[in-house]
Amino acid sequence: MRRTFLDPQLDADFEEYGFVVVPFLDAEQVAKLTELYWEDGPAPDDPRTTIFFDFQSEVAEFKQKRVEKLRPLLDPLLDDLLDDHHCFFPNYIMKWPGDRSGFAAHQDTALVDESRFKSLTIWCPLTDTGLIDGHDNGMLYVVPGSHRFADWVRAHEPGDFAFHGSEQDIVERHGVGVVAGAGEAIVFDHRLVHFSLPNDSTEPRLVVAMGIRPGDAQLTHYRRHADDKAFDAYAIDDEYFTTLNPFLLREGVPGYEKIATVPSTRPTFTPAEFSALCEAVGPGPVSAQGRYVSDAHRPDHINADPFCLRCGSNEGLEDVEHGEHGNVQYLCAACAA
Ligand SMILES: O=C(O)CCC(=O)C(=O)O
Repeated sequence: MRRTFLDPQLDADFEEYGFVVVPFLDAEQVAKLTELYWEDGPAPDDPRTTIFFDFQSEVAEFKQKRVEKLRPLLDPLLDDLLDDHHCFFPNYIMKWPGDRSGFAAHQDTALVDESRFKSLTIWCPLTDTGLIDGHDNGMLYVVPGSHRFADWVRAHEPGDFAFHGSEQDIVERHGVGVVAGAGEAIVFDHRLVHFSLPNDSTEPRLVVAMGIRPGDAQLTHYRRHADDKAFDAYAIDDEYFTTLNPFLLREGVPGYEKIATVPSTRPTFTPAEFSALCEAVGPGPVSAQGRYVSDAHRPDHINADPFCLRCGSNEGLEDVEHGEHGNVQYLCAACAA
């Protein structure tokens, strides 16, 4: 497997724990990127009550313009950190204050052939994250080492979590909150289990994020077969992230070609097996610097109630069984139509 970081210690920690924390933006760059977000404002279709990733927006022109503004500021920063990597999607993640802005424990979808390559996210808050006056404003929680637990292609379908059954344990015990100040980046492997709680402060939590692949890896979208034994692979490109969105992708991958079918069987883990894996890894490299928050308040559910991913309303969703998956999969009747 080729290296990710130029620095050998960062590369070794990333390999072992699935994430590292690095200085990434100076105060001036943080200010510039914050200003740039508010220049165009939130995406026109952001309900402004939840967590909103630019990718969710159905307004392709808005996303294209954002990417064009972000690239010149962010792309040059990669060369000093990573060994020949490419940013496929520079974007913002806004976590609005309120009890619906949590994001359930998940692994990110596979975007490269993971038998040969690793893809990752550089997640850089533009405000301090952690416990702010005792309130968690949406710091990132990770399960150290979990990127090595399962060998399974993670397809686009929401709710496809290899560690189903351990979600509550992850929120209550296994996840460790990683404190990151404005401009400090948490760089994580897309296989790493991670989540964030609702923004319990009064201020929006804004993050600038870069989706990254090795320079020589083909970007790929995987769709799972109904029998759980294989995935269809589609070759995609950077434009996929601006022209498509989660709603268009419910039915297929419009505009892209299927290139392969990849066999892979869903692994299963009991909560006890998952716990044993977590204990074997331990808390990871950041604890030595005292930057974990392990005793923050952890709610029973990531979000207070079920709501629509697209419009943010909970109309018609009041009776939905509010499971451990959080809210990434619900659509109200109007939005589903
Ligand atoms: O920004 C957050 O709180 C969650 C980010 C996340 O889950 C992701 O980038 O995959």
